[in-house]
Amino acid sequence: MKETGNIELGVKTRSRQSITTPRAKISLSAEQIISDYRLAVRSRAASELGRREVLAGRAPFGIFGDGKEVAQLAMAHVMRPGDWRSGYYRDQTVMLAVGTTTLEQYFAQLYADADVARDPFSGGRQMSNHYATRIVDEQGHWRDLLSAVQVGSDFSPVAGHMPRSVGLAWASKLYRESAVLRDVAKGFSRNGNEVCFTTIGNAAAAEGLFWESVNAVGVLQVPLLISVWDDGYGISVPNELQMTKSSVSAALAGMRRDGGGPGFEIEVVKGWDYVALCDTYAIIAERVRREHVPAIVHVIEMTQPQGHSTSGSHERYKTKERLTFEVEADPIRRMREWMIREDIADAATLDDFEKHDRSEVEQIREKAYATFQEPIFRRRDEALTLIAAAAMESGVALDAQANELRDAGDPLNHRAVYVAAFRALAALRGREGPARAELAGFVRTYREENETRYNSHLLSESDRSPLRVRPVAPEFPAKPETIDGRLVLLRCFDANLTRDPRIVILGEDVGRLGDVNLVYEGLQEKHGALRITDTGIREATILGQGIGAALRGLRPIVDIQYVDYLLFALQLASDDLATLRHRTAGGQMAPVVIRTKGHRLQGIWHTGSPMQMLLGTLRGIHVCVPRDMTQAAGFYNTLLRSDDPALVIEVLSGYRLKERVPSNIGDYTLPLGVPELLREGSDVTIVTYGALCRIALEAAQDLAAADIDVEIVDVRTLLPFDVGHTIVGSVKKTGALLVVDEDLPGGASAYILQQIIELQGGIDHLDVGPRTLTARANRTPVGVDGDYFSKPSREDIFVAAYAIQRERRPDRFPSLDMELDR
Ligand SMILES: Cc1ncc(C[n+]2csc(CCOP(=O)(O)OP(=O)(O)O)c2C)c(N)n1
Ligand SMILES: [Mg+2]
Repeated sequence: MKETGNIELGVKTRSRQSITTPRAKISLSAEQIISDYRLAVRSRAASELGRREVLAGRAPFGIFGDGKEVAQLAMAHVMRPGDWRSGYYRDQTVMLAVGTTTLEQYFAQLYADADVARDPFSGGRQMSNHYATRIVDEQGHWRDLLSAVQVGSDFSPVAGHMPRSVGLAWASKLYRESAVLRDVAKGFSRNGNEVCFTTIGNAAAAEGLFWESVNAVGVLQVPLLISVWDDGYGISVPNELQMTKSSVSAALAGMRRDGGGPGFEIEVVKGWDYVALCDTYAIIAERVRREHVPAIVHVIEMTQPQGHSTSGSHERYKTKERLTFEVEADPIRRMREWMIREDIADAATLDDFEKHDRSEVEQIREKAYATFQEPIFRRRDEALTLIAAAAMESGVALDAQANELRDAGDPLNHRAVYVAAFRALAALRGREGPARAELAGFVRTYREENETRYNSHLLSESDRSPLRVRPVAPEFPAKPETIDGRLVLLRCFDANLTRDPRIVILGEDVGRLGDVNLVYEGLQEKHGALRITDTGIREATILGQGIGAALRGLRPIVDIQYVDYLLFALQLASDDLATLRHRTAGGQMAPVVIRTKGHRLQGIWHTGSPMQMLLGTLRGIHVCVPRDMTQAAGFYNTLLRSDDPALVIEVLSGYRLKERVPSNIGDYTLPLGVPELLREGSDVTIVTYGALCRIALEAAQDLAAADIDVEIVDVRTLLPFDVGHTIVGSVKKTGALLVVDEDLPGGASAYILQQIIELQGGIDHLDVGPRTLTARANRTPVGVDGDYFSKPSREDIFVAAYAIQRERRPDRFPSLDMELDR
């Protein structure tokens, strides 16, 4: 290394101490450049060792950031504490550079080490290179998010993180422009100066979510800096088959900002050109941060020295020329050549560094592996001791189980230990003795331990869980006002917006119109357009906008106009929102409330009740199905005071129905998982929810006239479902169960049966088989008759309940001479 003075880029002088990039005039000292280079080398070594470990069978799967190192060094230079990264599985270099990961943690995650102290990103739940910062502490309370760069939890569905990135950037706009947020910004924002850096592969940029997000951000004008890592391929499929004009920046050209107008800053830069990259990121990030304009940096000529991932070999699909190019355009190689050319360091010095750094990375890896294995070894030794003692005590030969465990491979897994202990215990069935009892205790506690290790944190475990919100009953004055259901909601949202400045409502037609059912009428004028905010028709990014904002401490209510259109956002709701807490082992939360409406109104796409689809995809989100707006408001009051995401599906046909309005409209809180008995009866338990509650109550009158006394239970929330197991009490009393559901046959009704019949033990109390009455399998045709003949009706409920009673007492209940055609 030679040192004296400065050089202008490309202008050779005798000075070699620092480099000033041409446009940005940032100065990089030789020391900094060398340190960058060494980090790139360490990162590459980590990629190579990672691949080796997977191929040797010591790690489950590997996907690495080799070939993407140098651009990430440049990006790291402009990231500041409080900024966010929301990206994908190629980003280990930037994570190492900004200090949000260490190599120890990188290897721990590679090995699927489930200790959160070692893999703080996912506690062994996610594949390698899936990062996250722990934005909440062990108690589930917010940490100071301004002390370091934060990372929105990475996941594998490519481009799925883009909608959330929109929200992470949007939060900066809210924190900068919304006066009411000043007092609550501490720990979350410094005047909205935070930039969200998002990264995406060239091929993932072909996904719809990318385009929807880009458009949303272009409209919103928020500080999102999108880097597209372009290595020419998406696994084996080249750019020609991925992108119009084979180039995302060419395809996006129409979004480019003209002068100071709206749009994007768009830059194209080569992935091996360290100086140009530093220059570009310095210029662009400064503009994004100061002016809150979005930008796209298209980084081309990136490489994949080891191919896509450990599941294949790129020699199979890349041409010879491309493979040669990948060697020649290797960013580390080019950076090194440039450093030598510029006399920043000579080859021998760099060789020394490289040797030293590579061996250090290998040592870190080795230690990470040993640390990962050590507690499992301890459990194995314990198990072997217990098995030996139990064999001795019982005289039963347990050598096979013990030997299998002794021979269990590299790595040793908890599974192998558990299986051996369990099989030994199974072989001792019918035996008694303290050693056997101790082995049984080990199996039980070990199972519980692994239950926590792998299956905890689906939902909040904090003191702010919605399940811990103290229920407050609605209060009705002596002469309660009776108003339209929509006004009950309006007053509820108004009260909550007034109470908590962090609450924002976003969606289609929510602002100027005040919702298609006028639920927010006048609220935008009162609370401002930043808090009741109209969006384009883009359900996925409406939800993503909410998720990102929630990650930054805000309380978004995401408005999806009809439940039928939630499908557009369902991938995200399922993959991102529902898994967030679990996949970060309790490290992140996004308490988004999704408000939508469904059940019956008109036609195929305004009558949906696709509960089974939601139950199957949204574990990790509470699902509330209130029967009226007073109930809905009570759920909103609970959810907006707690820390889990939730979906509330209002009854579409209920906005104009009159309801009594509680005097504590913004303050009463309904508990989740607590059904309500709507009608007492002795013959048949009818379990239902939502719009069907009213119809079931009407049918109950007809049934009473026919001498059948039904009990009606409104489950109120499907997730969680009757946490106190109260419904079985009703079944015990009546001996008969009829589940009435607007979902299709075998849909939510099957879930409800599983809960009551199996989980609550309802089977033991039935004297007649359980029944379901559901909608037909087809969608609902338009018009009164289409609705009537495809969804459960008052008369259908009559027939279904009557059939149950007739089955029990044919003498008392003569045939109706008709049966439901199901
Ligand atoms: C939605 C989705 N579809 C398919 C995949 C499988 N897959 C994983 S990576 C990948 C290629 C991504 O290519 P690109 O975006 O260019 O990123 P690169 O891996 O090249 O950096 C594919 C198809 C996935 N993870 N997610
Ligand atoms: Mg690619």
